[in-house]
Amino acid sequence: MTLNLSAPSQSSGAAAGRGELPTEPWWRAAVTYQVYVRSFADGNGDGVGDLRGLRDRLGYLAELGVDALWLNPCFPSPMADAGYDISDFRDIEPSFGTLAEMDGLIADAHALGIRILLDIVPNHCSDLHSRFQEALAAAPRSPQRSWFWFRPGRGPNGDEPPNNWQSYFGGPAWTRVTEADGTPGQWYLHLFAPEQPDFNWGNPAVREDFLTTLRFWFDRGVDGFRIDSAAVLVKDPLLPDLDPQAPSHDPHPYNDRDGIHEIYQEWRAVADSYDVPRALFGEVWIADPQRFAKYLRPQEMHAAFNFPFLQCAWDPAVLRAVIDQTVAFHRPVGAPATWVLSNHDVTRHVTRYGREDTTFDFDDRGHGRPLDLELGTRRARAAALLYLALPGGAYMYQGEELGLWEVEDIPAALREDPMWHRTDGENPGRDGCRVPLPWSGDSAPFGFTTPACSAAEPWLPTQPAAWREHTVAYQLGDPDSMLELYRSALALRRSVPGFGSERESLRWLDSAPGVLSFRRGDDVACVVNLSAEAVALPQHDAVLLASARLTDDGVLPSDCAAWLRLS
Ligand code: TEU
Repeated sequence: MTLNLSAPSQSSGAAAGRGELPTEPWWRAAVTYQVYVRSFADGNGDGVGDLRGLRDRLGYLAELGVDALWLNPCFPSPMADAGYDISDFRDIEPSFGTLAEMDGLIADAHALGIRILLDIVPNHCSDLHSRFQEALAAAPRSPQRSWFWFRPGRGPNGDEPPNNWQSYFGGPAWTRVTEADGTPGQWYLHLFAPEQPDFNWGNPAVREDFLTTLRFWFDRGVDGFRIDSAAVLVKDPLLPDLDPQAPSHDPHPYNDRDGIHEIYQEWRAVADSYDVPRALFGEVWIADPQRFAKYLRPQEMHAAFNFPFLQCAWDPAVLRAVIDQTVAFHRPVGAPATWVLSNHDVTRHVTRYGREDTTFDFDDRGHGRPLDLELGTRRARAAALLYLALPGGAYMYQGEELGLWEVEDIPAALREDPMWHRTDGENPGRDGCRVPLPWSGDSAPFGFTTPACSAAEPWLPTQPAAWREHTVAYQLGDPDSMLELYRSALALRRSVPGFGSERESLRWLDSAPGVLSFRRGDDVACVVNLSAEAVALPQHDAVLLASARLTDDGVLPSDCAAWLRLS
């Protein structure tokens, strides 16, 4: 086994040459590419994406120009929730590879100046995790059960859940166990699927165990973690009912409780204890921006995903308000803003932007509503130039650089998402944004599986035939392709400090109604036309990049964006 302990340095080293300012830590303005491992590339011919497939394609990612990779969970898992049900936090899922392969991946990525972020899931584990199995075998009120939330049921026979909390995936957040003597017994809490029991973070042993896990991966050279469901770890130990009539709960019995912050302060201390400090990126779904910013105070996480930006409509006033609010709420805590359009949980934005309602909502994914893919693609191209021009970090979900859309016609028998199963199909769930990537060739599986002679079908064999014109091979070298747009944008971000440095401020420029126009630094600007009319570009020296061919010099068509060098 080869261990690579030499991570890229904080702000230069192997990653220099990617346009970093020597004094600006990498995580302040990194472009992080999200690898949904099972759908990225299958390197061993079994139909499931894996670390070998990813390792083989690192060259593609380096040439794309990304700074870091965030890998969705790749730890041993029964896959009840696509790897978010972890049975061992300190090993690699066998269908994805081995620890040695992870070490090799880290070494290869570092050699290319790319950082590796793993995805840690502190709220819960798999029901097959040894700690949960021990808890099941132990008696009520035993130390083993105190790793989780076991409680007696309500009602005369204890056959009603301990409280009225609902699972995020539908149905009650409690499941009853059968005790060792065969009698119906206690209930355990799971905010997600029953296969994902929630840890009891009030138990110091749980805290200590996660610190050990963090060190385990940091010691292997991992550069940081994306923290899953980061705001829901701490529960009110009285486990009170949620009042369905109350508009909000203050304090809420499990979301964003004050006690959560000391957990991340401990994690930050571990991350900072390394010569090359490691970084923490939170999945924090909190509507209140002031409470959100608390997670980003100097002794807590380094950054968190900007979901209000992801969810908001393709509307100039709404976008501008979200951008302003984002910048305003990050400034006092000194954290970099972040920008994101898609991930493995949400409807791909080519699809969202091609519908009348361009927002995203977990409860109404707009599935099946009229869709104009050509319009969605045009807007997605403009949105790429918008979010990559904003100050701070950017997260790119695999396939968005290929212009992939949501696959909505997946047969029920092939759907895997617990969100679909637990709502009896009422919620289409997230499989449609998780379809294996198309790499090359004229027909499915489009080079997803290597060797190509392998007979194995991809785990989700639903790539649309039209992806023939969306493969990497098809788009490379075509200046009008989505892939080349992303490659050009990322190259400019590296070579033009105005776009690539988080330090360069954003200043709005006067513009026509429906147009977002802002300056970054002294000499560059981004203009996005969300109006129905073509508009004149502001005075400029050169168009550095445009999301569509500009036919008439100095005129920007509707739903297009341009990056300009100013005089
Ligand atoms: O998702 C959490 C999520 O999507 C939020 O809506 C969450 O329901 C709530 O706001 C609490 O934070 C993450 C992963 O991204 C997703 O794929 C997993 O299924 C889920 O956690 C469970 O691990």
